[in-house]
Amino acid sequence: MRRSMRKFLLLGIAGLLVGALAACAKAQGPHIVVEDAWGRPSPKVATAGAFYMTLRNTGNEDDALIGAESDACGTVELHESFKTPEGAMGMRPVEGGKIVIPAGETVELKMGGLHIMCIDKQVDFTPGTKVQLTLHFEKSGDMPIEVEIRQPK
Ligand SMILES: [Cu+2]
Repeated sequence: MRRSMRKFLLLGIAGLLVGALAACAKAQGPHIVVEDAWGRPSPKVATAGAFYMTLRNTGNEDDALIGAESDACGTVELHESFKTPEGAMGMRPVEGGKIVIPAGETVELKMGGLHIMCIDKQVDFTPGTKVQLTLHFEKSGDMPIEVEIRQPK
């Protein structure tokens, strides 16, 4: 009786281990897909520009955009637009310094909302120009992308 109990217990533990391994194999982490990355045209004398895009996380783990860099910008910051109590529009660095992209969800960076700010712009943003931008993600690491300068749709 005691012997069979122990056997039962061992089988139970083995079962748990197999279950845990299967769960590990299934977890692939986050998977970020960047769509429609673009920036509004502006001359070089305009010192700042903004980049917009759709960030899709097709994985099963949350990730976050924590920064970006580009040779076309002196500094790149993650910003959000907001309305002051007086009704004026302003913008500020995102809270916590990151934009979270939950597993299975899509985050839109768009005019009047979240955006990537190109400060101390180094080049003309003429329509048709392609700007190289490297996105930094908390878990997915660095992702180089191309941003197309075009008129807003
Ligand atoms: Cu901004």
